[in-house]
Amino acid sequence: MTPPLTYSDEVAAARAEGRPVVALESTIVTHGMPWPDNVETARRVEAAVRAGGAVPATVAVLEGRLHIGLSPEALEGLAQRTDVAKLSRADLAACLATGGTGATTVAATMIAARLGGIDVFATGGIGGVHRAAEVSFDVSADLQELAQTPVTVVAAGAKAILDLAKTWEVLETLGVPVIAVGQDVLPAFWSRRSPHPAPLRMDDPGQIAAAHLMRAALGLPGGQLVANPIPPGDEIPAATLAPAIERALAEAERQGIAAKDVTPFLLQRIYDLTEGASLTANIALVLNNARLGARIACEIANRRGPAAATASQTL
Ligand code: PSU
Ligand code: MN
Repeated sequence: MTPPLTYSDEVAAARAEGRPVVALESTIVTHGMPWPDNVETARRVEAAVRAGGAVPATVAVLEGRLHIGLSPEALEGLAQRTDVAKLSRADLAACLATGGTGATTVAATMIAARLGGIDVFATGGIGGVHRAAEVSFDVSADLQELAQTPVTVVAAGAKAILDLAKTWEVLETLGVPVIAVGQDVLPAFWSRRSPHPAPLRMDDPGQIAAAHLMRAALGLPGGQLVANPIPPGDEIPAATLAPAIERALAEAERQGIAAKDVTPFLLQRIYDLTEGASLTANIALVLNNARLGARIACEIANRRGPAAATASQTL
């Protein structure tokens, strides 16, 4: 049985010709940003990938088919809906098998990217180890996915709604390369710098591409996390957002929010409590990641050469 995949025309053409493609997730659209900023951002992110010389492949499940690349109408339709499921590794097959519709998280988008032979995926922030995970055991499936699915994920780190120290520890345990771009400390989503030293540092997309290909040559499963700092003019000091984060976390606890509702609840409350300031920074860093993702995808395609079209399809 083959999976029910549908490629957009531009993604199908790029795959056939071995041209660079950057995967994009849809949970950030349906559960990560409010309408209409969500669809406007998604369009701008796709445009940033194209401007960088790659083809965008926004991933979602629509009526039982896994779409790799969405039409503008499909993207807008998804962004407007409020009843869309959030699909991670655990939910993807069930949603496809039952003809459902859902948005893909980082984990599920990585699975789709691998199926489509797409090496690079750009987003805002990954899921991670939640605060008090020693009590709740709430650790995002995104971390396991990075350990097993060979996709390079460009993000601005993880949000301070999480326990960042534990998140980096788990990635180290799982053997996931975490590469800070252009600095020796990890970025912290809304802030360029954090107190956490970067396990790896690279200053050039060509090095990141070479490391991606070297992992494949070594037969290592799993991907790389590229931690790309938010542009200097767009950052928000951690202290400014801390009260909103604390309040959102307290509300989540009081209301008994659990499992896959935790991250969307916290993101929504932080947007509300900061009256949109967090969203402006979020949009800037996603665009920045899309630009870097396109550069890495181009470097990988150049290194693979013209014979890569079929090779990447059989990945
Ligand atoms: N972090 C963000 N924005 C997001 C998400 C995380 O800053 O939109 C989304 C991503 O889709 C990520 C998912 O994969 O939340 C993680 O959810 P969970 O913690 O339930 O695994
Ligand atoms: Mn969780």
